Amino acid sequence: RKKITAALVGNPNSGKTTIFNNVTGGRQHVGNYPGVTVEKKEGYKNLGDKEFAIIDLPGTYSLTAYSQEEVVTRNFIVNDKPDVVIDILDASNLERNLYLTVQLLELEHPLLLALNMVDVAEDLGVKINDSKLSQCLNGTPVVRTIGVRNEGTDAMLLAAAEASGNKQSNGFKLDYGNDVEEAIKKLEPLLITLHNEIKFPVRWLALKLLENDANIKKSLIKLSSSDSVVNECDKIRIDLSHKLGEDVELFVAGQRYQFVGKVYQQIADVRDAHAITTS
Ligand code: GDP
Ligand code: K
Ligand code: MG
Repeated sequence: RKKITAALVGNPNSGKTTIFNNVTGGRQHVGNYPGVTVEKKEGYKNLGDKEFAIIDLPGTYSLTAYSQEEVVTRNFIVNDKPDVVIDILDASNLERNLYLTVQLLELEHPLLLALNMVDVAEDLGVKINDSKLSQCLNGTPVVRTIGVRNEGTDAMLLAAAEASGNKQSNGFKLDYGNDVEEAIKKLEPLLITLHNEIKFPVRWLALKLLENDANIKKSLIKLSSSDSVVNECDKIRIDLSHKLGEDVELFVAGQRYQFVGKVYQQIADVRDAHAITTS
């Protein structure tokens, strides 16, 4: 059997554990990530000629360094390199959920989007155009699931297997505007030499340093050759924040929200409030 490792990622309460339990049944193994109290759950499922190892990663709204869950999630994707990441999205709360999706795309790892809770969305009168969503995100594949009924989960795994073949990034790049893009361009050549030791994509590293990400900075400082790089990065970041008139981190977050808001407008068909019946 062909082995495929798939990591489930998503906001808290998007249905990850429900899907994980339904798919893997009793075939589970629970451990801990080294050095932190975050639980590591792995389960297994055979489907056709494939054997899936599925990891239920902790719920997270973002991929910053503010919580263990976020750091565990991004480190797992980059260091353990699952064949594919499955982003479980609450379709009834999609705009907010897509904020994480953008950041997952920026990790340039094979990604599948699972629109979960489509039953809840429909009850709320929200229809999501999934092919349009895929189109807005450079062709990132999208499937629909109803976790509680275990609906769509086999198709999800098959689509994940297919997505795992997309080793090349699909080229998704959120445009953060001239000032930020210029700073990224200055940083990238400095970071390319460290790329062997820090596995994150270079553009992502540049963005994180502009966001003053404590965890990434710490790992850079540990590399003996990188002192001057870290100082140079700080300079570029401070320059940029003067230009923007605000913290780069806030600005970048704002750009992400703006992008996600635009995508949501294109993909969501919200029925008139008066047409919604309560049940
Ligand atoms: P997690 O935090 O991402 O692991 O989310 P959970 O798996 O704990 O699910 C959160 C809640 O949503 C639970 O009460 C689930 O039963 C429920 N749930 C999960 N998937 C669906 C779905 O597709 N439809 C509906 N209606 N409820 C769901
Ligand atoms: K939960
Ligand atoms: Mg869970």
